[in-house]
Amino acid sequence: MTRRRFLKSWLTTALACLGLGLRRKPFPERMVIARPSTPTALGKKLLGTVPFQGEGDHPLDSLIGSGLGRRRAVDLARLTPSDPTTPNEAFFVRTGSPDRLPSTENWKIETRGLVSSAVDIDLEKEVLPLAVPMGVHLIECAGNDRGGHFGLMSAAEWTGVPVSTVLERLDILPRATAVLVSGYDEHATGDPGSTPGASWIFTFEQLRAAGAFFATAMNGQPLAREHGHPVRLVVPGWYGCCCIKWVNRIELVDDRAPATEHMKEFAGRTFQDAYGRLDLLLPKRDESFGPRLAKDYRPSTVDSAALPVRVEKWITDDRLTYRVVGILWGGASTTDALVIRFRPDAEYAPVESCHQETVRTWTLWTHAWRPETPGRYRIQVRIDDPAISTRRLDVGYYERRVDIEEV
Ligand SMILES: Nc1nc2c(c(=O)[nH]1)N[C@H]1C(S)=C(S)[C@@H](COP(=O)(O)O)O[C@H]1N2
Ligand SMILES: [Mo]
Repeated sequence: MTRRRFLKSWLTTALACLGLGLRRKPFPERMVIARPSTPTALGKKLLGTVPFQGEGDHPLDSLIGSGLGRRRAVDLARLTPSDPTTPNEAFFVRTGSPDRLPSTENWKIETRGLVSSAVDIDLEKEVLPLAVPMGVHLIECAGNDRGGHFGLMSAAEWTGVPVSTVLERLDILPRATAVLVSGYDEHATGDPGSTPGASWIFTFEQLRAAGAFFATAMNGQPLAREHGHPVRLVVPGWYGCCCIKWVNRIELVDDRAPATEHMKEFAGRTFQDAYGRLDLLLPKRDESFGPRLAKDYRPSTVDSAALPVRVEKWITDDRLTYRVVGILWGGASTTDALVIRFRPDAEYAPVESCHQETVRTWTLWTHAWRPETPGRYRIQVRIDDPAISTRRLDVGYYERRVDIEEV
């Protein structure tokens, strides 16, 4: 290892510890009884699950806060392999529906900028009739963190219209290179942690490659208000901050378009500069950063990532066994090369059962574990394949800790 690389990895570890330490809150966490994820065999009994430590007591599965700050984090501990999607009433919420949102009847999407004529698209007449099934896609908030038990992540089966289909109907000037998509965002109550107004600029090629679409329904039902009714953008494989809700404006722009406030807010969490990785672990910065021009933003894609979602405690023929159940999601291609360890000085071992068939939604994996002694353990997972980018896993972002009382 060169001196520079050594320093860099040392710094990353130090900051990782700092980040975890800063977020730790002194709340005791209760033992929850989980549904067994496999049928209970004779002589084998699920005793419960071991709570994760150092994550605070953020309530799960309920809407908290108001206005722009309204949130709902999902309890991922309840996932079973038969849940490729999240029911609508449980889907995570990052921003509540704006209380100034006007009636969504006769909804129009304004088209402006580099078009030969500025037209208003009538959603009901011109978009809804073109809606088709778009498949299952997972959305993860770029700010999905330990404090919310990583519950700002959900998957749904979407219905919608490809963005390219809508763009084809416009008379776009040859100079245009990208599209700014923005949504209605007027809240009476702001959020100290966020700037109101959501808009993101995508090149035509980014939208095409991702298969971006305007969603009008999820899991077979019209979009709920808080998920962007009557129309939202979904950019498969990109962070949730790009999936603009209550879309009411499209603007055709060229290479000179500045990054939007929303893009600047999310620059660190979407790896837009050299500090991206480290910024994830530091308290929120005040100043916006990231490139000045939208064209210099990298695609805000979600790398392959994995997260333990529960640690089950079993008794099998008078012996205690633990079983880690986790999810694997994101990335450009599937992988089964997941490895796990329980102490930072231990060797990684292949995860016992992991088979990823799609990157569009999560895959559940499991790993039996017999800790030798009681104590605090740090569950770390990694993908053992240098060809796969894992920027968040690399900095220990999804690490979880448990206290084992009995072995
Ligand atoms: N108009 C608008 N769209 C928005 C946002 C917003 O604040 N306003 N938040 C974004 C963020 S940060 C995320 S993670 C997703 C969350 O979508 P959901 O609340 O339906 O889960 O919406 C995105 N779309
Ligand atoms: Mo987000």
